[in-house]
Amino acid sequence: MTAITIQQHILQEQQRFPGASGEFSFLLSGITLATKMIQAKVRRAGLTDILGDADNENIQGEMQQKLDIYSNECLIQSLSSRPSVGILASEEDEQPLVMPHQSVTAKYAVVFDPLDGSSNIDVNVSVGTTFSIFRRPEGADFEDPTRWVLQPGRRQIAAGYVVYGSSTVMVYTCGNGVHGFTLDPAVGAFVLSHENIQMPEQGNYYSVNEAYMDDFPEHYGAFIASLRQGLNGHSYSSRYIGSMVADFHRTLLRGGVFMYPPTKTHQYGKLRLLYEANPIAMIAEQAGGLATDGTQRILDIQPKGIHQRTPLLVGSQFEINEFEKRLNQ
Ligand code: AHM
Ligand code: MG
Repeated sequence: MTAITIQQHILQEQQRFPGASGEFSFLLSGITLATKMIQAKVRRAGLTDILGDADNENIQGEMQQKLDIYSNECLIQSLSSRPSVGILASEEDEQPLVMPHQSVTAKYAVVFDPLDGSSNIDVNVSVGTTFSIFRRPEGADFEDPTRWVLQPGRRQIAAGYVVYGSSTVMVYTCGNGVHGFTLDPAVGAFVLSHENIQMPEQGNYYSVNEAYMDDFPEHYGAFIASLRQGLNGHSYSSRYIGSMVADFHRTLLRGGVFMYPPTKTHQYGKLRLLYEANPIAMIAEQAGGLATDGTQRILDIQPKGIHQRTPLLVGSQFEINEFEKRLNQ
């Protein structure tokens, strides 16, 4: 049996870029290393003193879990030793982090949510890490680090996530299809398990927090009602884990739609554009699906703030097109 590891795959991908120096694959190896460290901690969470609140709030006013902080440190430490990385931005840090080397040759900014869905961790439910990589914009310096990351999602040069589920799976794209790798715990390597993933054109699941149904705008209610009745000969079941990465991973493989709509009290929903919606949207599109905020393509939104929120509907072409039909009625 020939196993292709993620490092081999990234090196192959890199051949597509003329003059590629290996920096980009070294950068991605920083992410795989950090996520292996995170998964090791997640797997032993009930056995060590790492569960629960850290008695600290993050920038969004949410209680940080100890594992949020640990995961953030893993990513920061492993990425700050990559000279090609100039700026990091994390859900857990109010401001972008300028890498101490301040290298004039640093080419990339990496944006991430180190541990998404972390309120699920104490009850042994899947969580994930999301990341997104931008090229340094022309003329951007270290005096204005936000400029490096306030770019529309269509400029991402790579994006991905790791889901810490019944196994640990990494899914990534460099703009040339979507590939999934399962961590072989015996060897400690991510091995290619899902090559060139294509999202089904229509699925049988919808995924939304229906407890907020009365607070969604009317056309969302009409859309969900039509899914319950069945569309195009498909009947639907609902699935909602409350961990975006896990809910999206199912949607990627099985099709259907995952949504976090606006509500009466949160007109932009809950999810963050830069490090949650953008990487998921790039992967969805690369796999043949669609992602919208309800009125426009996620990847076309020009961000104004690092922690800006956005409504998100992502999934198969059929379901997103059906949503858009109801929007225009
Ligand atoms: P987090 O970044 O604080 O973990 O919150 C994001 C998570 C997503 O993973 C998930 O889709 C959503 O929160 C669930 O929120 P809700 O409980 O309102 O349905
Ligand atoms: Mg999050």
